[in-house]
Amino acid sequence: MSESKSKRSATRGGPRPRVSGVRQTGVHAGPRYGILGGTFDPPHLGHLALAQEAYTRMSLDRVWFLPAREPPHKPGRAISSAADRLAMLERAVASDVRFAVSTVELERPGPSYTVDTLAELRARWGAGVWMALIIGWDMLAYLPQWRDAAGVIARADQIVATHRPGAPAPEGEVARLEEQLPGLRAKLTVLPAPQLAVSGTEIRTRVAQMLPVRYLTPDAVATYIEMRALYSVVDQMARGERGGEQAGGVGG
Ligand code: DND
Repeated sequence: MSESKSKRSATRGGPRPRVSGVRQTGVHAGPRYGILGGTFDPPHLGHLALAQEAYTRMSLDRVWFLPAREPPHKPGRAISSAADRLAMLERAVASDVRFAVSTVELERPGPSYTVDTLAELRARWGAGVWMALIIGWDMLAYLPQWRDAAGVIARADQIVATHRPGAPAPEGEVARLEEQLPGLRAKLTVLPAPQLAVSGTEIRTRVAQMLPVRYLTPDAVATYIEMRALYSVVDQMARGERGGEQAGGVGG
């Protein structure tokens, strides 16, 4: 795999509580990996806090951040280049040995369907690796619309979802999703993660308004945004976001 960061041993700072009874047995004798896919335009503290919570509560060995080449749910939406999003993500996780970036989706042409990514990772990592797909509640609610959602559920060893500000977990939603996607509930862990009301949309809007984004995203990312003039009025015009505003899709 072309990982943009070399493998290092993860920190093991004391006992890590689990939220589920999932155990490493049988074929999954290898490492426990979390997979956090996203547009990451830009990566921010909400992503990092989610990854950290999953790492700790699910007793993971590493959380892999996977920037999408073409997020399937944001058709026609102007997003920053893959190179910029990758550079920001590398800066965001650089100082944390628990996290790493995988370019598996950037290497594949076309929309970055998660079902294809899970198949690819399984082929590269082998049967021994335990894979937990980490997603915010907005993405879980949208799961029935994903490409081959049943295949996503079948290929992930666990789906770890957390509610987030603006995307709460309504009563009965899991039951509703289970009706549409039989087998989801058995794979699902609902994670009580810190609620950080930060989103890519908010950061992009603040930069365009010349408001600071420090403390919403790691300093190294804020510096990169400034250096590349990302999300500035000029950049937004180049991305075709002003006047017509963004095209459709879901997610921040
Ligand atoms: P986003 O564009 O929402 O990522 O994409 C999430 C993932 O879903 C990507 O890997 C997509 O390829 C995949 N997807 C979506 C739709 C269809 C299909 C696949 C398909 O295969 O058909 P963002 O960069 O916006 O966010 C990354 C993750 O972090 C998301 O799960 C989001 O919910 C979560 N997140 C937060 N969680 C907690 N607190 C916050 C968060 N902000 C974002 N403040």
